[in-house]
Amino acid sequence: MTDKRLRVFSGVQPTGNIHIGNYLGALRQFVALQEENDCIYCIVDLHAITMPKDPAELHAHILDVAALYMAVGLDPKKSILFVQSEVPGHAELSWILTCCSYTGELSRMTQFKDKSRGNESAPTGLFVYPALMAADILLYDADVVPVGQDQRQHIELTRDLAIRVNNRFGEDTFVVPEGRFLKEGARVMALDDPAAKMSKSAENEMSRISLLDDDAKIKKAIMRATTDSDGEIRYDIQKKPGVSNLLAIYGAFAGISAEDVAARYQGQGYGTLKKDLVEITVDALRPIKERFAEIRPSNELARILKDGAARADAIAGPVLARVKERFGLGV
Ligand code: ATP
Ligand code: LTN
Repeated sequence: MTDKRLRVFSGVQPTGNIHIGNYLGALRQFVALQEENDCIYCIVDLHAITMPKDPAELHAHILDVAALYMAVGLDPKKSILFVQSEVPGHAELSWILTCCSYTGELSRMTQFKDKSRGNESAPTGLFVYPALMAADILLYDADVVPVGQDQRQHIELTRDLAIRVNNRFGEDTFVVPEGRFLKEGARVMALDDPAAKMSKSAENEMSRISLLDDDAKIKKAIMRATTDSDGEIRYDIQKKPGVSNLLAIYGAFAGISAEDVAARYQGQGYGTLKKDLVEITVDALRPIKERFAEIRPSNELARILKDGAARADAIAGPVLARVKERFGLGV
């Protein structure tokens, strides 16, 4: 990174089953970035209600994500950790940006298309979701947004909206942010179907490894992972998506490239690769689970989130005031 401290913003939905895709694609970057930058990490509860949620479950998942943020290594003294709905500016700026967006561009978002597929009518919140995400980012003048590959299109839309507003109201209205994607881990695929991304909501539990899964479940999911029948260990996403996914997960945990993992296992069977991957994954998740068990029951959690919201609000306030003034809103 450059010498200058950058403003970093990202968010995770409190929807349960936070998995190794979320960790390897996003959370791991959050931790690495916090040492040298000004980082703001949000639990995006307003995004979570775009699909109906049980209130008690939603509330528990908010605290789960907060505890997981800290369990993976985020330090509330270094990064701002908070819940989206605690800072009203998100909803306010979201409306302003909704008014700057077009139904055509929102209909092209693949996440919307995927989540609304097969239904004649979709929830409106799901449709305008990317405007809320753009508001999250632009509200803090963020320079960098660490996310997984699936969010690339939403980041592009955020940039388009920022540039559109800047062209109309002045270049210094919004900072135009950049996405930050890792090479290994940015797109972890489902273990039972390497054509689909690993997802919190997939019905088959064995399709993912959640950060809080016990060792037996981790072993079962990896040993059952879909591969192919030619038996050759090679990194080739097109021709060997299942094996390549395992190599990428291994590489992401071990801090080496998937190609290097393939070279290390050349000539060996899938069984050996899978067994070693179980060990690496179990070892990587053990300390996270231990810290989660300590942090989650603590009363400190709510205090940390309230404090984070106050600090976030202090940054958001002047940005929102600037934007409203440019638009001619208010008294
Ligand atoms: P899911 O699709 O699993 O329900 P999500 O993408 O809808 O999850 P979030 O919890 O908000 O929702 O995602 C948090 C972060 O994890 C985002 O930066 C997202 O890009 C990243 N992410 C999600 N799935 C994967 C994956 N399979 N591989 C890599 N990164 C991922
Ligand atoms: N849309 C993202 C979650 C999200 C986000 C954000 C990520 C909401 N707001 C702002 C980065 C920055 C998702 O579905 N994974």
